[in-house]
Amino acid sequence: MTVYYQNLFTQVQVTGPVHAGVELPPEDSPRTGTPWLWHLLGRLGNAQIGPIYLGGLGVASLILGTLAFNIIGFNMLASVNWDPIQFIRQLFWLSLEPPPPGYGLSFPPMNQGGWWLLTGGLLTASILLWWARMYRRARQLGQGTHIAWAFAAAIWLFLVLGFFRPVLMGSWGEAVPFGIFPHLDWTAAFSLRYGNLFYNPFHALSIVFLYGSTLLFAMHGATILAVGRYGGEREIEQITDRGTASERAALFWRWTMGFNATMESIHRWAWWFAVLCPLAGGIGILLTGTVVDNWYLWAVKHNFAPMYPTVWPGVVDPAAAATLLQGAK
Ligand code: 07D
Ligand code: 07D
Repeated sequence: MTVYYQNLFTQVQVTGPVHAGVELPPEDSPRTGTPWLWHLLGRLGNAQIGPIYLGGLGVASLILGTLAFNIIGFNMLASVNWDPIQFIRQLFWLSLEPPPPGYGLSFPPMNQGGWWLLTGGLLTASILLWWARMYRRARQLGQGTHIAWAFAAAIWLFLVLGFFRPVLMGSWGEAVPFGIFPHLDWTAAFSLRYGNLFYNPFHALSIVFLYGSTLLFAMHGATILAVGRYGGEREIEQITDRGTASERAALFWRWTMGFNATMESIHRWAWWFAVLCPLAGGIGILLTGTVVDNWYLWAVKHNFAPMYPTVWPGVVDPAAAATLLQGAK
């Protein structure tokens, strides 16, 4: 028997006349660009490119985002004495750092974190404007605002890392630097400083939802592909009908694990898993250094982690030692 649609790479590319899409309300900006077809992109998604809706929010967001991106770039270039070769060579290591702790929440001199603070403001404004654009475009199309709220969950973690937590800690110096490897160093240092983030239950929860998201995405993507030859990807007419690809897909899971999602519920699962990852994570970061100073000791106290066994000549946890020293002073 010839089985079509059964491997991971076969696909159909449907092309038709290009179209601008539904009419927009009169107060909206016109869409930009004459639509055209691009075969290669059609292999990844829809072959039609444009028209794009720019609008005031989109333009403002792009301007502020570009400004932030360029300020970061020029600060990095300045840090290698304006040498373009070194800029390229060291790009991944270069950084625009937040101010040193001494400046607290004041506005520091430009070369002492002032550029960082300005960039953070511009980037935040750009991201919030992009959020508003997503919200408004969804409303204007008459659809739900789920995408904007999922994006808001990511923005929550972003703001906790660079704004809410530094404000609670009383110093911009607590925030993340702009740079590829420097932001990884910050992440590792943060974990070490606060006694190993693995013992932060919200970090654990965040990981559950991160891993869970990939598992759900794999299950859902695979299920739909597997019933592609019965039209599984045409979800709309599949939701309620009997004898459809959808019913077959449901049966597969009911037979293999006794329980199945529905065409609707699987997307709710996906949305919640994705959203809860940065939502839980943001709570965990906000608590760190503000409420809990050492997650390992916190976990020991709550019988969640064992204390290190005392072995001769007696090992003292460095974090505990620091606390003891402070007490002795
Ligand atoms: C695939 C969608 C496309 C988006 C991309 C990212 C920029 C940055 C700007 C040099 C999945 C575009 C990147 C615009 C360039 C300058 C100034 C999304 C997809 C391709 N991180 N992080 C990366 C950001 C934090 C961590 C990569 C941003 C926290 C670890 C990229 C933020 C902590 C690792 C990146 C942010 C943390 C990374 C790939 C903001 C804890 C990696 C991202 C605004 C959460 C991985 C070298 C990706 C890597 C990586 C961007 C925050 C940890 C540069 C914009 C502070 C452990 N991070 N990150 O694909 O390879 O996301 O790093 O909060 O291993 Mg990060
Ligand atoms: C960063 C949301 C903000 C992004 C926005 C996007 C632009 C670009 C341009 C498109 C990602 C803005 C976009 C500006 C536009 C273009 C071109 C989302 C972000 C708004 N950890 N860890 C997490 C694991 C360890 C640490 C979360 C695993 C160590 C810190 C995640 C491991 C130490 C923080 C996670 C591991 C450590 C985290 C992130 C394993 C380091 C965080 C979730 C197996 C030594 C963050 C509570 C997310 C968090 C976080 C996974 C280990 C440190 C689940 C799997 C122990 C400091 N870690 N981690 O969605 O929330 O991020 O923690 O070892 O802050 Mg971790």
